Amino acid sequence: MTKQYKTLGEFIIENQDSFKYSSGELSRLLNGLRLAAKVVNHEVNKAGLVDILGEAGDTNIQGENQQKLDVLANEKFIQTLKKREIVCGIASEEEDDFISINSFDNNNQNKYVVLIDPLDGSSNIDVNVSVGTIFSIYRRVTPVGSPVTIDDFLQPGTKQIAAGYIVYGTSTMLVYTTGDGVNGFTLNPALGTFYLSHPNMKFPETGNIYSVNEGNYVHFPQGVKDYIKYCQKEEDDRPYTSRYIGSLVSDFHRNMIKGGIYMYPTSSKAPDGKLRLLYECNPMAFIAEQADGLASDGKQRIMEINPKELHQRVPFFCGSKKMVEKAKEFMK
Ligand code: AHM
Ligand code: MG
Repeated sequence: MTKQYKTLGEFIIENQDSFKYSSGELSRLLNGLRLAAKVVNHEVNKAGLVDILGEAGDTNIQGENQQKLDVLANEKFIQTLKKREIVCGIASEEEDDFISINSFDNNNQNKYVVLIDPLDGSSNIDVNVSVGTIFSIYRRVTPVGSPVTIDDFLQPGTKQIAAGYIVYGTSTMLVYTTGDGVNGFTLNPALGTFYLSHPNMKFPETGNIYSVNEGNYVHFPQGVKDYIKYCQKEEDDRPYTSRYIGSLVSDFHRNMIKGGIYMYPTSSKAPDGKLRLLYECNPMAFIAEQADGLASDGKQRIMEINPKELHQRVPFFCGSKKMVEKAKEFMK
């Protein structure tokens, strides 16, 4: 007999009562993200077939060239979320400033803000390598009914009420948490349906994979260099295996399944690291902790950092608990 897998839609509805702010709104919001994910998945998958690859010509706030698919993914997620009358504000890695959403239909009663990296791993887009979407959801802190302010977005990661990612890989998966464990859903492209394929995902307590851009080695702080040498040393269960895709979502996803550590340290070239606290590190940290892993900037818990600006960068060490703890020892 074939096993019956639960769909993402069913799972969202079944679990909405266990969510402390339950009112069905978060469910509608997650359903919105699910829909946008399918649309973006469709675009990402046909990227090699149609002439939509390459630079769009715009430069984003970090001074990077935007690829056309980034722009497209950004538009799709924003459009979908705006329509749902649940979200009062969106901040995107691809936008200079946050977007305030007025919803006249319900008198601006929307409570949630979404922070999103619509298509992460942009350097992999035009070479047919996995990319991802990362999202993070908070309740606004300013009064409902008024326009959102920057304070609604600059909340520490501990205030997230949900976070997730979509990995457009050999198959497309949506993985998310609402603070009650992590669940992964695989898209059946023939039916356009996500099925619960990875219930209750957990990082193995330790692993043998380290993921870091070693090309930057000479620029890393001494503690990071020492930890990398430790990973490479022939002793106990080492040397570890080095695996680095250059797409945070894919590197994280593999490490969560197999056990490993992902690192994007500071370097003399990038004194604050590269990854963005709000769009990349906080959501991944929430998922990591919900899956028994850890996420640190080398000193403190990522989710306890008080953000000062929307596009803030932080160093990032994330993955299997024991491995992150070990890396931190070296960085002391
Ligand atoms: P992006 O938001 O411009 O795509 O950059 C984020 C990506 C991560 O997905 C990835 O882990 C990292 O940048 C790779 O950076 P590098 O090429 O410097 O190793
Ligand atoms: Mg990114």
